[in-house]
Amino acid sequence: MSAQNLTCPAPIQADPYPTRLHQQPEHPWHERRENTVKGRHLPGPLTEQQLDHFEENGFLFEPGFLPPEEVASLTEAMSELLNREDYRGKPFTITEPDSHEIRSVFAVHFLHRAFQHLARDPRLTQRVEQILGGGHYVHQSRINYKPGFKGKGFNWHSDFETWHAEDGMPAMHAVSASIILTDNHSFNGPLMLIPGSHKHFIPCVGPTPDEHHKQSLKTQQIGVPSEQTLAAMISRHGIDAPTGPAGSLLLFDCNTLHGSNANMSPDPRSNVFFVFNRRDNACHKPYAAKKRRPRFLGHEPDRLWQADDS
Ligand code: 6CS
Ligand code: FE
Repeated sequence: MSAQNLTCPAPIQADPYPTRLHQQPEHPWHERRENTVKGRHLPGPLTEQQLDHFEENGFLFEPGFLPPEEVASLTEAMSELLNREDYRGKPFTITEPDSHEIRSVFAVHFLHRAFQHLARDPRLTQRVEQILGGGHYVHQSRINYKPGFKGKGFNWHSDFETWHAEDGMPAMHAVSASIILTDNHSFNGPLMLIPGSHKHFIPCVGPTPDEHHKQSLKTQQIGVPSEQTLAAMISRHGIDAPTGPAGSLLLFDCNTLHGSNANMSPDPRSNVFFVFNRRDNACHKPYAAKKRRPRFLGHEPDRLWQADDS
């Protein structure tokens, strides 16, 4: 049959961010397609200089974003959630890899009014829209409790890699807002970031196992870049670990590489975080997993969620 006789199917759009590959690709990373800051024209509290910092580094740290009284009421809300016996053993409550201590609670903006208010607080949402450049919804929310002594770390990863592969997030139009509820020191396992890493997408090796989140939310092994690639990235860009008082805000791009060490201090190192995704970037089918993950990990715009849902 000659080539001319072949009917030409509509071109299939190739995935711009292929990941969970069978083998290490020839090039360890490729350049990101989307701009990082898309809402410079929108009104909001972030200055041009702060937006430039975010664009260049993939994160922005604002010490003392919330005053102590507000931190105190959020800490109380966190304790209320952690003390709910009926939330223990639920899929959205994650325990540490080798103890029964709580590591994370997800969907907190549906579980507690204080976090619902915070997710809608214009001090946050205006900043978010200055970065995303359009209407947003909360894709994910969580508390990371990181108990003293028992709280284990998080391996280096890009959140977008997971959300693209396992939740079907199409493009890099999401930003995380993390508010620390305890002081962050160098010794209680603060979040570390690789500044500038958000500009490169690193495909990861290894197919996504079924029900991967049950493992990955305790210790992530799949969806993490190789040590060789991380070493190359870190020798280019270095590592930053913003420390500061409770109430500080860290905004970080969905593709900024980050991780943290265990908490070796006696006290918890806790934070609450919201992932804001642009509405036109809502998730559909996962790009590199058989099934989309439960909704407590990836909400949909305008859809409510309750503790009995999955
Ligand atoms: O799997 C997830 O969606 C989550 N896991 C990590 C380690 N960071 C981002 C996100 O909350
Ligand atoms: Fe993360």
